[in-house]
Amino acid sequence: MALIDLSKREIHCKIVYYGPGRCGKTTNLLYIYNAMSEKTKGKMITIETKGERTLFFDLLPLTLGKVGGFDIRIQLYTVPGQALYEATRKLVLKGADGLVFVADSLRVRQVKNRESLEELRRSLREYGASLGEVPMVLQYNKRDLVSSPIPTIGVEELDRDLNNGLVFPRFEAAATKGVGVFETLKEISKRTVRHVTQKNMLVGR
Ligand SMILES: Nc1nc2c(ncn2[C@@H]2O[C@H](COP(=O)(O)OP(=O)(O)O)[C@@H](O)[C@H]2O)c(=O)[nH]1
Ligand SMILES: [Mg+2]
Repeated sequence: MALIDLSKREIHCKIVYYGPGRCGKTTNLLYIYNAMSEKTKGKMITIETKGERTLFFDLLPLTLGKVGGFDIRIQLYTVPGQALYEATRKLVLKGADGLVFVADSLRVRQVKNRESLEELRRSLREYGASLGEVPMVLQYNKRDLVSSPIPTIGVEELDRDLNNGLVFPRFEAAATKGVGVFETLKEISKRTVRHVTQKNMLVGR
């Protein structure tokens, strides 16, 4: 749930990067963190563990300028990947104002992508929300591997698997190289801020 501070004229939004383990969520945040100026970004918090970077969540606070006289502050979160941590993922998801579903283009991860999206749908439902109600964009990551010998999934197939009817905007990305990272962030930020300000009737206040 977005926090609106009328006295300071600030809007705080929470955007969660969701997706199967090792699809590149933390890599997205690290790229954003490294590219942003000191003025724009807060401290990135990441708790690492052996084998998996994200133990609980990664958190990156950003200040994204003004909309309708309000300062926009955004907190980017990622969820941990291992099957074991479903409860943690659900906690991190709570109150999300916007979602980025990061899919892994590796063919071996096809079932994991579908399962993760199903889990997201289920968790949102348990919070009384649904996919489509919360602004969401998809990111098809690791597109750099398409030209490698490792089997990957084509964009059309990813669309059929995860985004039938192209309900959500989707971006091809290679997060390690930064390709598509800011396009994804820009689109989800725009949609989230629009959603939050319209919901709270803040535009023009
Ligand atoms: N080739 C390739 N590897 C990637 C890409 N994005 C992430 N990775 C690698 O995938 C692994 C898991 O990434 P990470 O960001 O920790 O995944 P997370 O579990 O979703 O947070 C790391 O070794 C990354 O370097 C990408 O676009 N292309
Ligand atoms: Mg991670």
